[in-house]
Amino acid sequence: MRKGTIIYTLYWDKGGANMASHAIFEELNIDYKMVEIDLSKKMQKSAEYLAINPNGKVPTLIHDGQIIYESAAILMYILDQHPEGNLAPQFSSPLRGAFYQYMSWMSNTLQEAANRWSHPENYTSDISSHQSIVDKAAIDLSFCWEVIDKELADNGPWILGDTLSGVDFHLFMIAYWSRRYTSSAQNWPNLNKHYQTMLKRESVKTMMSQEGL
Ligand SMILES: N[C@@H](CCC(=O)N[C@@H](CS)C(=O)NCC(=O)O)C(=O)O
Repeated sequence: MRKGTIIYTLYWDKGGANMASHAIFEELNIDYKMVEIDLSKKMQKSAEYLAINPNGKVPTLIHDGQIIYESAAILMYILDQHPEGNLAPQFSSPLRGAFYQYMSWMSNTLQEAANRWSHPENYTSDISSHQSIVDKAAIDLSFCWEVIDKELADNGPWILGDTLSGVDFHLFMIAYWSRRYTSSAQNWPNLNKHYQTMLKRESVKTMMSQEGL
């Protein structure tokens, strides 16, 4: 976790939306510090934390005096700081558009459906509607898994083709969460293969062990 001069600080919770960026730090072998925000103790709603992230959610990154929230933005920001890691296509690469596309899609569409499944209370104050929200989220998740499974079948083994990128880490994080969902990534053959391959990466193993997963 601490390899020398600390330049990044990541605010995190066990198994939170920090997982992808945390693994990326390990993958790139760069220095970082972790500050735990225990959601079970409501630390994300403390005045101190809200001062850096008014959303009261993890993750948040601090780098060079800049505060950045939103997991996809944090991931892309780190990769831009470290082009030598080759975990994002160069600006001139034709794959740059696909990189933005998948990072946005995973954040806005796949992660949104995952959030609906796991937190129906965020979508209605009517408890009797929770089950129907969860049921619809499962349908939407299955649609998303189908899309990405086909992409992996046609162009895999990674989301962007032959080369591993940050998108694969973001997908892994949501696939990990989905193990307990009624619609799990692991039920799609190509997605499951991707998930199992990611699980074997040293960076992912280190991240999971450090987060106690
Ligand atoms: N869109 C945000 C979502 C972050 C998010 O929902 N984080 C959860 C943990 S995975 C959280 O902090 N929840 C606490 C809360 O909502 O009070 C991102 O991707 O960073």
